[in-house]
Amino acid sequence: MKPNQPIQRDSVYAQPLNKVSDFAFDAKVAAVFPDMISRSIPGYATIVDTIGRLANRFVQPHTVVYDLGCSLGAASLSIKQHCQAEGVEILAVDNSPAMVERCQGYVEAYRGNIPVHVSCADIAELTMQPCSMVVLNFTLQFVAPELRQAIIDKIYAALLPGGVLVLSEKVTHEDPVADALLIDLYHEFKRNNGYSDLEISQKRAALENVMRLNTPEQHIARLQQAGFSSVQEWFRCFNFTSWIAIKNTPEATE
Ligand code: GEK
Repeated sequence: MKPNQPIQRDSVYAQPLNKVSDFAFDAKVAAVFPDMISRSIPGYATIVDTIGRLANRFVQPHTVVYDLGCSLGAASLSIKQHCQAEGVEILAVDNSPAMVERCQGYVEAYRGNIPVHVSCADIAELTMQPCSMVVLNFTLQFVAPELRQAIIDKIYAALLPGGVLVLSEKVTHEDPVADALLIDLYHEFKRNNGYSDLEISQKRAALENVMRLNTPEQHIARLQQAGFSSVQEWFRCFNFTSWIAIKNTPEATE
């Protein structure tokens, strides 16, 4: 991977396909990923930048930070750029070998005081160390719904008091009128970013079995069930949202 090569344009779904297979984070997707994600998630650059700024507020010296479902390491690199705490290490995890290989190249290209260790693993099976920040930036939506509570519980247990989880997700809504409006606005956003109607509909079909969305209420209930007492939505654009969930210090809960 040569991070200083021009970013390739995403044309994965540009041609008509006889059969649209399930979406996979394979080599073809990894090669165009920076272009794909920035044209597909409203506010992606703001979210990634803010994750770094949140790290600077919440990461505790001499602790570990997890970037779960790191893809090419955008959140890890933002944390590396912004966080000034001493003795911090970032553990970036993804279960796609193609992503992990490219992520390693990106991480090596950026200097800085915070080491980033990239590994290929399923976050559902990961044993977590005590940590002060965990990032799930558009990852949980790709995990089987029945495994999601256990992952959030595991993150809560691993977080130190005062630690933080940033959870970003595409969401769905019970209210069909609101849901249809937000989806429509989102498709307009994609068209404005140069995706054709064919690309939008083929990608949608590819994601149907792979990305299973929850409502905001389901996400919040899951975070509260795990024990997070402070849950705040800090970003919202159409059907894309991000929460910050804080594990309170014992004094704060007294
Ligand atoms: C970013 N966070 O740029 N275990 C580990 N990784 C997984 C799993 C799993 N069970 N399931 C999916 N992934 C990134 C963007 S992309 C979001 C995250 C998107 C990985 C998957 O391989 C992919 O790299 C990532 O989660 C989701 O800030 O493409 O919409």
